[in-house]
Amino acid sequence: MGLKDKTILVCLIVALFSGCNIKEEIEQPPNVLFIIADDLADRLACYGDLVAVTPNLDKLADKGVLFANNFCQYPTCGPSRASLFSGLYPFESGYTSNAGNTFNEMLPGVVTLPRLFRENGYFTARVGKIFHMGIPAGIGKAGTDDTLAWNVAINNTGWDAVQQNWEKATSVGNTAGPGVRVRYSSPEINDPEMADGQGLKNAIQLLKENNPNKTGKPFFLAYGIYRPHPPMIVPKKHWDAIDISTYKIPVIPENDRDDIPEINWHLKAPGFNFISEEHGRNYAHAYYAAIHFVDELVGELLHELEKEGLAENTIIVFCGDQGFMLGEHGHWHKSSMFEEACRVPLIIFDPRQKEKGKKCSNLTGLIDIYPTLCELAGIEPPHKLSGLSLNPQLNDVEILGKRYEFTMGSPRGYGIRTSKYRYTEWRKDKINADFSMLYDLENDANEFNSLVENPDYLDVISDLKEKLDVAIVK
Ligand SMILES: [Ca+2]
Ligand SMILES: [Ca+2]
Repeated sequence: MGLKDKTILVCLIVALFSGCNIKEEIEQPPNVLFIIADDLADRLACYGDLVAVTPNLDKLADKGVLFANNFCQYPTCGPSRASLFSGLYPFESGYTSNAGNTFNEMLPGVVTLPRLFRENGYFTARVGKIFHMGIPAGIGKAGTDDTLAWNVAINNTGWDAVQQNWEKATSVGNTAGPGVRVRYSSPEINDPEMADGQGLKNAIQLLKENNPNKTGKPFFLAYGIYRPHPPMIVPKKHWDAIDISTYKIPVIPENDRDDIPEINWHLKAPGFNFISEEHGRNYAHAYYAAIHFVDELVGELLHELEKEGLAENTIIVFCGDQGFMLGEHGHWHKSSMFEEACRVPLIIFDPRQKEKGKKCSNLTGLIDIYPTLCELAGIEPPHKLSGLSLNPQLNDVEILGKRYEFTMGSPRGYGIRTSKYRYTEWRKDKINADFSMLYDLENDANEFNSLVENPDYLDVISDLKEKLDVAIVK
């Protein structure tokens, strides 16, 4: 029996004995509006970023809870999303690559988050990139979608997905594909012509047509925004909204890479590393312009939610799928096992929560979204979920959660993050490591000095290694 059936049954019984109006007594299950922006690091004004212009996301953070130390479970699109929607760590599910078939073919025993809501009486809809698809070539296609998850799935596309358009963008380096290359432009086109602008139109239409006040059915609407994933093509109006003079390209010590295992650079194409200052500044400009674009799209969708009278009964989740490096360690991409690639924004708003506009500094992960939404909607998890519900923190941000969080990295990297350390091992098999890094984030926030060779940290390493063993080998 689904949640709604249970609710109706309870109300029928109540109505039978009290003679009350059944219609009024039926409690509407909360709707879920889930928004994810591709490759969005926590470089937002509400996260303290000084370049970002994100008034709409700041406003969302002002009414919800912002998770200030939130991490993806894999700093690459496909495995990160697979972990989020399966509720399992990549080392548990084995889903560690962007390649593959549909989600339900790859992990047939796993019920994904949206599929669970669908099976519990929700109308579920996807617009854009929720499960993995390559950008830009996969825009307009279903990619590795969970085909069992949705009542409606829309593969929105637009101007920026047309090859002859994105090919005109400035490109640095020439050894990798278009979506994994430093490539940017700011054409004079309007937001609605962009693939994400089309997606906004689709999402608004879905909201209007499936307003539970009309249909009687709650919705789970997922809007996956393609930006700021490269190619970083952003309408000029957003480029003009950013003052990039405040962005400082990170200064790197000359010997920085000496203690970084080479395996931590999964992409060694010249286009990603040590690009010229001019290209770096422009690329950072395009990235922040893309974030401004994302912010406006979110703002418009939330405005529509209010106009439809749904703001008081809709849970909003906003997040990225992994971070992005803008010159840290000389790198201009993602997928490394450094803070900038592993940190992601997460803002949750539940109209019923007690905390408003607070920041929670606990260590959290995208993996916590699944159990959180189950608890908030009163839906029983379908199988083991490895995250922790954040519902307690939505009501009191001081409640302590996890003491550490895991991020697995490409290829065969296993990372653990505590409030003080980031430790990563690259394991030849499930037990034996051949490369590792340890950073003391309290004293070395830029992760310049790996401490793995320092005998003073043997105990720290042994403790972190054991925690990894418990998680991975068990
Ligand atoms: Ca991504
Ligand atoms: Ca270093």
